[in-house]
Amino acid sequence: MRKTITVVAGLLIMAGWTVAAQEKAKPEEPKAKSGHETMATSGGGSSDAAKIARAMSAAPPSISKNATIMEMTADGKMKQLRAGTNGWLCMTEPNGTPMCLDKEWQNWADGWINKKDPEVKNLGLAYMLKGDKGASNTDPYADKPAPDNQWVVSGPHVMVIVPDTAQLDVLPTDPQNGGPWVMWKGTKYAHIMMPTAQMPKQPTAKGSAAKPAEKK
Ligand SMILES: [Cu+2]
Repeated sequence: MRKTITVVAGLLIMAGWTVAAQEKAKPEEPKAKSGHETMATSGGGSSDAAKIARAMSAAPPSISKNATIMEMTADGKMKQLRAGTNGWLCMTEPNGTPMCLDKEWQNWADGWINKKDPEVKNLGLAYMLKGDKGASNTDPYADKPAPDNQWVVSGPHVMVIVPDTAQLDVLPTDPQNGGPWVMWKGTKYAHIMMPTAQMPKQPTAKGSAAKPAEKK
């Protein structure tokens, strides 16, 4: 339910970007012009353009303009909206959260989504310049705050993975420490979260953790 509401809100916000997105997203033009069936079924022929613009917003334009664009549908499947040329993938989660991933991160995401070992062979970099709507700092598969899962809403950030997650052990895990921290430490999906702006104020709803329960 919460997801549905965020998606709808996200669509309303994105509607405002549609015109600019249509003009910029040149590869989408032929589709947009002939896409009357899209118009009829998904509330506007511009919907792909809006999704593309949303996905692209996660990284600097110098990266996202030539990235492959995908959306993750509600059933967790990946749907390509536009082919790219620079090896980067910009995508949106079902709740609209955008991210841009390099090749290593794409391997990582494949592992995470399919709950198998991520095949990370080199250092990997990713952008989430729109932040996220919230995630557990300890449980890779939590979808809502719980008293013990260190729920954290992140502002704009970049993310780093390395082949050997033990290398991340030297870094803190506290999202509020003012600098980089490790999310999902101790799991095979551990990665560095590196804020590029002030962390947002954390929601104070029951179960959300403004401060991690962990001892200093
Ligand atoms: Cu992130």
